[in-house]
Amino acid sequence: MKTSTLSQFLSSVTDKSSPHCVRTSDIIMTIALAGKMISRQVREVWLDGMVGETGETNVHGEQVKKLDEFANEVFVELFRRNGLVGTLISEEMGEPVQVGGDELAEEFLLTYDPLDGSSNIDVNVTIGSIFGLYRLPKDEPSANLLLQPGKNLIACGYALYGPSTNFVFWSPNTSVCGFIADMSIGEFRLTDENIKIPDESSIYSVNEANYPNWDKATQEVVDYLRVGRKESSTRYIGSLVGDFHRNMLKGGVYLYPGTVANPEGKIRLMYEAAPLARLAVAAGGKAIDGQQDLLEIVPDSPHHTCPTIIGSSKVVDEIREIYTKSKK
Ligand code: AFP
Repeated sequence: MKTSTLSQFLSSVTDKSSPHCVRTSDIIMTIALAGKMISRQVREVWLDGMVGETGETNVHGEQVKKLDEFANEVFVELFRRNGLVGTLISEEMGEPVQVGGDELAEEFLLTYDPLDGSSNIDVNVTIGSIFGLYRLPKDEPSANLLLQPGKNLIACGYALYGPSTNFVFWSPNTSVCGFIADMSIGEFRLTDENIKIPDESSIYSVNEANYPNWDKATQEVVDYLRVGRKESSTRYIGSLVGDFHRNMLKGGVYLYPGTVANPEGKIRLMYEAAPLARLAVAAGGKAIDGQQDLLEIVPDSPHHTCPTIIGSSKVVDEIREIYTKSKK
């Protein structure tokens, strides 16, 4: 076999003398398994009668799709069975859920969006599952223990369900690495060991229909991206994980700013913005909420939202400058 599988790759980068390192790799393998199971269901969604909504509304007031519910259950079931992590925080569950395990599991918090871009499920457009893994301080129990900023992530990544299924992750023992599912052998195979985001790009990804609802600074930012730069092009599919993946490989910046009525925007910090921000930073990109580094933001609840700007470093720097000048 020319390329290594995910399990071979993880085995080669795991310090077997460190229980935390071994546990992190086992958790990543479980998430990859969840990705394969969800990918299978995404591809069969029409055949299995899984299109449409469950009739329930989630904590964000959104209609839950049948596939959202399925994907969430896959994560819960796998981690309940193997007990590798103590707590799960999911977009689809109002409260954190305890699932572990042994003493070591108590130190691990897994946050995830089981199916990002769910409005694209029924139209066969790329969607994905995003995850963030945090190690909780053992000796400092506090009521806010679970509310960790992105800078404390110890691993993060996503599975992407497009024409093929990708698995991308970062951990302290690796760079940002990418895998593609080889369904004939049921394994992810390594495609890129060191993904880097181009520093510069003409691509920006934003829902420009929100323009009238933005404050002046955000309007200035998007005007600059559209006409103030040498070249410009828009790419936006409405699945953050899909837009992020394209921008990471080709260069580009994703923006979901707040509006005047809702300044904190809609992207959830703990399982959408922070994991992708950490990946971007590890790949040489940047992530901000306007002026502040996104990884510094401490959530005030598991479902905290924040304005999100992630992508090519030079473009993010220019955006920050516009916000900084305009807020003076
Ligand atoms: P969910 O499908 O997980 O709820 O998230 C969708 C999302 O947060 C993000 O993936 C998209 O980029 C964004 O919403 C699209 O929002 P608009 O439809 O408002 O542009």
